[in-house]
Amino acid sequence: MDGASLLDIEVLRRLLDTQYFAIDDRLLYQPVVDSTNVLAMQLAHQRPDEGVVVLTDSQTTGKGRLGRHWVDVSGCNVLLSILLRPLFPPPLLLMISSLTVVDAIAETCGVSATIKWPNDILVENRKVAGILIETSHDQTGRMVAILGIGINVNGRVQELAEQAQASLMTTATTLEAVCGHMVSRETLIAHLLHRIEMDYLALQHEYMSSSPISKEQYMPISRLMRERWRSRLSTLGRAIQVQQGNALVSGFAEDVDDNGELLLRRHSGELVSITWGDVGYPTG
Ligand code: BT5
Repeated sequence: MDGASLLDIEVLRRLLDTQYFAIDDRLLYQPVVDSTNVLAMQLAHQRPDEGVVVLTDSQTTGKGRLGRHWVDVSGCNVLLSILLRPLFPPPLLLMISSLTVVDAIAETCGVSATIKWPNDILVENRKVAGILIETSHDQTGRMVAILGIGINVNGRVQELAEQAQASLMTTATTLEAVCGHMVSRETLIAHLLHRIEMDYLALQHEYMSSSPISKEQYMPISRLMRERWRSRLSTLGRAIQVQQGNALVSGFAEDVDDNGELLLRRHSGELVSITWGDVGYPTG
């Protein structure tokens, strides 16, 4: 594999510009794990804090949504999970993490990515990153959210496709393939964690300080995040098909609501709210 190497954790620690996330024993690196999300969820039930980041160079059973598999080439990708205890609803977490991935990619290597609803990060219509959020509750009843992020950084698409799925040849991409040179994973992770921490703490603060009545009216940061997320969605304003299991729903992607649900105008004129599924863009 061209460009594969183990993450340099000392370099990463020096680059980190966070106050809390991944600092000291909140950074856990293992060269190989089954899934960083699984490990982070185990930790969530063993320790009371948050901002713990589980990092690896290779997953043996990387998880996608709906029981699917996330493929990686050892030593080439960003594969991490962050243990969080959000006071705000999970859709907002998906919004800030998608934005963070897009912004951190741009900051690190100047590549412009967009968001395909609900959780795909695309460059030139190919998937460069995916996000998986899994929630649970701890012993005190507080919500635990594991935010898993996978980004294809170095190496060629062919190497990814050879790992498991030939279809990735046409649907996936890597940052190196797009920008023509290798990208520092340590720098990308540092940018990612810095941005996610800022947005996360701002939202925590907003939800901690607002009363239930004022919540509906003023939530300046969450409103801003929703708007920013909406403006980065490449899904809106076009004809789409949403695969939901065996069912296919098609129509025009009109908007998203405050919960992040997709508002689809069906050909019959009816407006339906889509909560899950895989969006495809019909050709012809
Ligand atoms: C996702 O699921 O996109 C969520 C991926 C989250 C992965 C991270 S890595 C760190 C953390 N630990 C984990 O175990 N997981 C998280 P979904 O939308 O279901 O997309 C999965 C589909 O994307 C697969 O069925 C493939 O078609 C495709 N795929 C798999 N690996 C890919 C890759 N490396 N690049 C692009 N597409 C991929």
